[in-house]
Amino acid sequence: MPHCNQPKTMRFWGLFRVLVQPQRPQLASQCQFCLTRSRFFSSQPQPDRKNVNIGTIGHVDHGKTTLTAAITKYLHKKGLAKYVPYGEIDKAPEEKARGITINACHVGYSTERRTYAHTDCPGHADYIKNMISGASQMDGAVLVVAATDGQMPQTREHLLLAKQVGVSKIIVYINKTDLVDAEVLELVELEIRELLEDFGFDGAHCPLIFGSALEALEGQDTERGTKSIQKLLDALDSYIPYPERDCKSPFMLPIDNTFSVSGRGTVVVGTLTRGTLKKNAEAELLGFDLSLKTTVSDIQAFKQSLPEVRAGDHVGALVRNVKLKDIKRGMVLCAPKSLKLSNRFKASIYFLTKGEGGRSKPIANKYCQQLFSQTWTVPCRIDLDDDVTMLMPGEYGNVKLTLLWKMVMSPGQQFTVRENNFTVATGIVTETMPDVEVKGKLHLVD
Ligand SMILES: Nc1nc2c(ncn2[C@@H]2O[C@H](COP(=O)(O)OP(=O)(O)O)[C@@H](O)[C@H]2O)c(=O)[nH]1
Ligand SMILES: [Mg+2]
Repeated sequence: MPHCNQPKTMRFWGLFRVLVQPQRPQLASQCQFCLTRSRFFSSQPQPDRKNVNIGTIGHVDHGKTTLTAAITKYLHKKGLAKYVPYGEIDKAPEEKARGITINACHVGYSTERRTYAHTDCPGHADYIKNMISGASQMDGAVLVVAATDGQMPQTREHLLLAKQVGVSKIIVYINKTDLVDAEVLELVELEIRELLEDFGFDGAHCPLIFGSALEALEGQDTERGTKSIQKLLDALDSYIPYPERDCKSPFMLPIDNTFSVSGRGTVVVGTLTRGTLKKNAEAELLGFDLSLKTTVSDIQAFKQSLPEVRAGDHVGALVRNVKLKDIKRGMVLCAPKSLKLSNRFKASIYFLTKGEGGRSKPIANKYCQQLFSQTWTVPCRIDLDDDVTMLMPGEYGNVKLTLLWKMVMSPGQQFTVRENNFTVATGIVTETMPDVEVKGKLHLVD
């Protein structure tokens, strides 16, 4: 690069080296599941094989844990997993994620093509907490439905949450087919496909497998026994895509840090969460009610100046015509007109119990606290649903958030609420609403 030889630029690079450490996207081999995998895998998965994160979801007692155990037993015989018995899965140790206690069991197994980290939770509350807090993210899910019951309240709740957290692929396992007649199975299939469509999934085309997890666990080599497990594994391999970084959408860089380099200008630092950022790209800086236009005149990553960087890269971007005092951590550098500022959002929220470090008192309507998300903190007001007068610690619900300043928040974005430096709630944005005028301390004008 021509300017590399200049002394000022040397200082610029030096600063970059300190602030922009190369940070490659987290590899599967470094993730939390690896620990589990080393516990449960009989043989280490091949390093070049990609990992896919999945989980069983569905109503209590429909057979999620039995199915999880049956998969490991079946693959154990092929030398592709360590058998994890039912009892071991159900007494999953407590995990702390963002201060919340979650019981979740992660088992690891391989097919001929891939490795999977599979999450199964013992209780309904664990599912809710797991999904809302984003503790174990899923690239796809296996919805277990007992043919004896069909859809039940938790079936719907788990599907809604899966949709909200961005799980796009669902495979259905109709379980307990040993207990019902063939005509019932047809009805259950119709009902579940329709239910999936109602929740915005591809109900018409998603794989649906009939089986009996219990017979499979007993090792019965029948259509609904172990053969149904093989069908399920084939469906996982073919229907659930590898998690890929989104390099095609307009770029987005939440800002972690800002500084100025004398003679050059203002630099913003952060990890590109999506898209591809090119040198000389037009851009916008959004957040804290502000919207500033700029151009990215230089990009640094991996200790060098680059013509372009991609999603997952930790970068520093030199932004033209922007003063350091006008920008701060928490703003977003993005492609022009690709994102919108707002101060009002719909969200799903879970309030921690006192035992988890949360409140002991109920949460009333118009509850005001600090909201944390990505790299920022903004005072926020939480309005409960019209038909709800209060939420108790340990409960979850749908709410509206009103921020004191307009920020960028997208559906699927996670946040926490803190009170006196303790996390009292965790949530996920489900919809951006039109912004509202806020006067003084979060009193709405309308
Ligand atoms: N008859 C029959 N019972 C099953 C089948 N799968 C699971 N069960 C039983 O259903 C009960 C609940 O199963 P479990 O796996 O704990 O359900 P979970 O709450 O969804 O994890 C247990 O008693 C299982 O033995 C099946 O395919 N057929
Ligand atoms: Mg279970």
